[in-house]
Amino acid sequence: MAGEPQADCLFCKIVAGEVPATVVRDTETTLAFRDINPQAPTHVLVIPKAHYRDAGSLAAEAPQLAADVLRETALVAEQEKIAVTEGGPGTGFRVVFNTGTGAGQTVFHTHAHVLGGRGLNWPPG
Ligand code: DGP
Repeated sequence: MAGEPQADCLFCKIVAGEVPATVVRDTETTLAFRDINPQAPTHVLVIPKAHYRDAGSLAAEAPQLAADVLRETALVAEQEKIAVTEGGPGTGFRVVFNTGTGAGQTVFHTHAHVLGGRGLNWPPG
């Protein structure tokens, strides 16, 4: 059921402390931890502690929690000192929700990638 922990979910296991992670922020409703395979000098994942399979279902079924996740992405960027909004390449940050296998989603527990610390091309690959 949406929102309930899933026994076979890697990120539910991280929330439960059953799988280790390098946590950078921890709130009542969200967790932010470093990606195990970083694609940029800063690469942090922000997740809701409750289980929703992707950003769309989170937004539809728990909009306040979706807002919590979005707010945390900005706070992670500030904490990581990548929240520079006026500057050249290598400043600023990107928030990505891969949604669906075709778009590169591999873990089906909503997560926002927060990426920064290097130039980020557009369009993304
Ligand atoms: P996505 O491909 O958008 O579903 O992103 C999943 C991300 O999760 C991917 O960038 C790698 C990361 N990841 C996978 N397994 C682990 C893990 O055990 N620990 C951490 N910290 N990150 C993981």
